Amino acid sequence: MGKLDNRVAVVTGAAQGIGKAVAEKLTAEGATVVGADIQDGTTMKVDISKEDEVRRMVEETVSQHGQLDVLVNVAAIVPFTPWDELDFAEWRRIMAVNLDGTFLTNHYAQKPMREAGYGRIVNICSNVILAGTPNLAHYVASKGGVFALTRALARELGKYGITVNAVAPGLTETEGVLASPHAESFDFVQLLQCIPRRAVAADIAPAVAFLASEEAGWVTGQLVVADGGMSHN
Ligand code: 4PL
Repeated sequence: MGKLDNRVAVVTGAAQGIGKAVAEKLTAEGATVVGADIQDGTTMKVDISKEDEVRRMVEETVSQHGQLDVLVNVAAIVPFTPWDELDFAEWRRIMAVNLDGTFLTNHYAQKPMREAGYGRIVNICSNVILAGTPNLAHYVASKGGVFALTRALARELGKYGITVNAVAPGLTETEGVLASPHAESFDFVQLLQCIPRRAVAADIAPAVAFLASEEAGWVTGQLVVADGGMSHN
């Protein structure tokens, strides 16, 4: 018996990293998981910054599985750009995926949830919104927007049985991070954590699974920080 038995979940960014770990965890808890990503290897190929693709992702999930109980929005771009090198085109690209993509997935997923009178939305944020981590100003701003949107939606959707929460990981050892300059920050970040080791994607998934479960129904509009105690907000 899993805490997500008979639930249908859409997980974006499911091809690798935290999204993949979340898809595996929700599956282990009994959910039917529709994985979405711009990369191959998931159930659906979706660019979350494109409205027609997100609409189709939700419509196909409901037509194939009859319901959509859980949305976990993981897909995002994690850039590394010093402020002096950041131009408007890159700012827009990060906003288009990280913030517009969160708008689109939340906007379309809440429709079947509202009709069913039940839903769990979990948006992946980041502890950079608490720390103001350098070389990430556009990413920090986009994730700040993700959390603020989470709060606002929680306020509007509570009356329909839908909770909306955010999980804020810290620096996590994923394929994307290891292939980026962020890989050089692990030693420094470990000094700031209460638990002195590298986070892996499987460290983040249990917090998501809890918020995605029925028993988390009294928790909404919250930021759950899963960062080994780096931030004390
Ligand atoms: C602490 O979310 O949380 C670097 C890159 N360092 O994306 C993140 C920390 C990064 C983070 C993040």
